[in-house]
Amino acid sequence: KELLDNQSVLEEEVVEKFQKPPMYNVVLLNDDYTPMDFVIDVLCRFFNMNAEQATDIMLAIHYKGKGRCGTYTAEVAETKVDQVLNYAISNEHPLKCTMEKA
Ligand code: TYC
Repeated sequence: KELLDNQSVLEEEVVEKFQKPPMYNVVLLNDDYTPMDFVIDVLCRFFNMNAEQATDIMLAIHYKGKGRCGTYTAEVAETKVDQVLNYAISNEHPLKCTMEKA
């Protein structure tokens, strides 16, 4: 009986692991040159925030050095990082964006 119980606990753990993919935070880094309005634009454009949420996050990054913009599966997080970096480069801003395991 106890052996069976142990086995079903293990099975639940395995099932849970496969149901929850690893998640990644997409993080924006502060710098001295990127305009505040551009960061707000990025947060609205790629992270589906409204102007008020975007302003709060931008200011948190400005004062703390970095901040989380969203949490996604690996593929989606990679796409967000690429989109932000390409958009920043296109507009000649040094804004940096990375992902880290959540
Ligand atoms: N520090 C920038 C400024 O004063 C604003 C800024 C905020 C830049 C967030 C990057 O991720 C950033 N213009």
